[in-house]
Amino acid sequence: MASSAQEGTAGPSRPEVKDGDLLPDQLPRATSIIVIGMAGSGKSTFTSCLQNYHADQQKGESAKEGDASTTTEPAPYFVNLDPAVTQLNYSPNVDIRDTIDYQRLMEEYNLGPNGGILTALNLFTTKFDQVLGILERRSNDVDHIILDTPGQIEIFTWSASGSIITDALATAMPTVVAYIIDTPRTLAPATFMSNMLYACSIMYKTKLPFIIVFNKTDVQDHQFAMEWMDDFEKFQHALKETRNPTEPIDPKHGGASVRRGDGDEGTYMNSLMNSMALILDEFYKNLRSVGVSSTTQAGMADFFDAVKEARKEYVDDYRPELDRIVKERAEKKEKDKKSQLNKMMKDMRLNKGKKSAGQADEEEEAEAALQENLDPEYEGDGQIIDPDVDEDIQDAQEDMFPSAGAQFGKDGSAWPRQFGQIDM
Ligand SMILES: Nc1nc2c(ncn2[C@@H]2O[C@H](COP(=O)(O)OP(=O)(O)O)[C@@H](O)[C@H]2O)c(=O)[nH]1
Ligand SMILES: [Mg+2]
Repeated sequence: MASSAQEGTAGPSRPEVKDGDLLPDQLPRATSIIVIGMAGSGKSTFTSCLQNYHADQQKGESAKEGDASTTTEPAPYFVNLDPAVTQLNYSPNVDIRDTIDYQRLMEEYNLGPNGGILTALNLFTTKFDQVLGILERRSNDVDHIILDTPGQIEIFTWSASGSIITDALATAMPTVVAYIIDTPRTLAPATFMSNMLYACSIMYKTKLPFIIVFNKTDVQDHQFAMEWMDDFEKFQHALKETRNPTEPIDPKHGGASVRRGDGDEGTYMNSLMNSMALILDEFYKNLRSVGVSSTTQAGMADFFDAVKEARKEYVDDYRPELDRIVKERAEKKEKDKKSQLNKMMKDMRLNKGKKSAGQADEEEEAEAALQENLDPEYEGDGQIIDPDVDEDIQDAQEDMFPSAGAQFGKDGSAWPRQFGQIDM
């Protein structure tokens, strides 16, 4: 575990931030869960299921205790990052659509749907520090902060804004990725493989603890996928049996293709996938996977167990690495500062040699005064921070998002009081 990151549930106060260091001393109580997946895999439905699951659990608890007002666990905090979604089955606490009018943005800048979503996300990210402020404040009161990402996976995973949001979150609190897979649509070995390769690329890009969520198990049980991941030979067998690797297999018949027939194991596609499966074997070992149904809530308890495990991985592996990078950066900054100071002193001494004795005395005094005032620990940016005002700003952020029907500006955004319009 990281020396600076202490695990445990903290009180309601903000985690203590160390001098000259960006990382909080104590980890917040909340784990943030970034929900990622292909379009239509069920990210938003899964997110809404998490909201309903929590509400149902609480109802169950209070019924047991015979007191309708009893609530034991705080509700998760929800963030919607999809500007293009028209209807959500959950109520997000922070919604990108309150800030950006995606349709207006598309019209104003002649953008297509994907360009519009990307630009909306970029605009939102320019102010993400304010959103992060809100999440950080909540992070000691709730157990989970859940972020639903845009439909098209690449808009979040391969954009600068996606990386900025992910990195900012992972620095502020334990963060894990939930990768949603459409189980019925991954019955074909080729689809399964491409989904897994995508998951693999995201895991190595973010380096965050990863949970594979096989969704829609009410339509298709995920057992076949677990077997393919556990046992390389079972995947090979399915490949051998299937007529075409892009066709779904029939899990009831030992992995044979629905259109059973001439096994075509010699094709390029099959041998490529055999090799890929071997490579992915290592990746599967670092994974935890669960099967859920976002419509029936089946498997939700398993998902939360996986989140607990993933949080532990964050604390044990990700955080120490982050600590090391931050420390290294701080040391480099300090070294650069010292070398700049030495250079400046050297320049001053050189100039002094060329000046009169009177001038030299004056500059010597100035140099001494400068040295005295330079506190090696000081890293301020010239801003005077009033701690009381700081608190006010945070309170103001609570209602920073305008209500529905707010006036959107020319660029399609409706930045609240402290956001201001963005020049594009
Ligand atoms: N049967 C079933 N359908 C689901 C499940 N989860 C999502 N869906 C459906 O899959 C479709 C896409 O879901 P959505 O949440 O919009 O996907 P997103 O683009 O990843 O956010 C919708 O029609 C959902 O009703 C599930 O667990 N079971
Ligand atoms: Mg969605």
